Amino acid sequence: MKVELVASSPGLAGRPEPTLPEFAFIGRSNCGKSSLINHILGRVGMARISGKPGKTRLLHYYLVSDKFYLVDLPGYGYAKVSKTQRAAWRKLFQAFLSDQERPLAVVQLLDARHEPSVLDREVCGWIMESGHPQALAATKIDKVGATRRAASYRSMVETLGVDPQTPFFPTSAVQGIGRTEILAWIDAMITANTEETEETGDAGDQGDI
Ligand SMILES: Nc1nc2c(ncn2[C@@H]2O[C@H](COP(=O)(O)OP(=O)(O)OP(=O)(O)O)[C@@H](O)[C@H]2O)c(=O)[nH]1
Ligand SMILES: [Mg+2]
Repeated sequence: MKVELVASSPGLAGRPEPTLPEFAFIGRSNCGKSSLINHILGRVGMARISGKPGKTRLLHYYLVSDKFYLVDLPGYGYAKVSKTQRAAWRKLFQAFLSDQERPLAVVQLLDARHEPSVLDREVCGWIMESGHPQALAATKIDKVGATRRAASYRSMVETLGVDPQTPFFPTSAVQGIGRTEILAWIDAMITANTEETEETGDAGDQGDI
């Protein structure tokens, strides 16, 4: 898999041209976004990981096989940021999600050990409102006993109030779980989008993947 970090931008202006499908990874600070991206890319240390929350402060665009982007977004809900910074992130997320010019799909990540927070629910609401295709990923499932996992996944879906058919990926960057399934979903989304574009002949309509 060919992978290039093509943009690291503090805001929306520095993003690449909206020509290729984008798969954005969004979630609470420290929930494991960068680790999961590394796992999917098969690259240790490509996305920066930290034991301390708040590591990813930019929008990082990884171009994969010249075909699509994985986008690593700054985590939300980190307590030790100023009110101003928090407001700026909120604005950035909302603008990022409401952009209909880009072929965007969004994966919301949730730490499998915790119930979704108020902020998780709010962000999930923004994603649903945006109309972009949505998926959920439970992270760090290695930290949850095998017998408790199914209940934890069900509770996430119920608490967030998403359609029960929403694609759901149990993942562990530590144990190497979830990569194949997420890549298969990405592939299916790209194929479906290409077929739709060919059918309508409308290359300009890229609002959805
Ligand atoms: N046990 C376990 N730990 C994980 C897993 N994924 C990530 N971690 C740990 O969780 C911490 C945060 O991981 P990151 O990937 O940096 O999380 P992030 O969501 O990108 O964090 P921010 O960039 O701060 O928003 C690190 O200490 C990781 O080693 C996992 O699957 N299992
Ligand atoms: Mg990160």
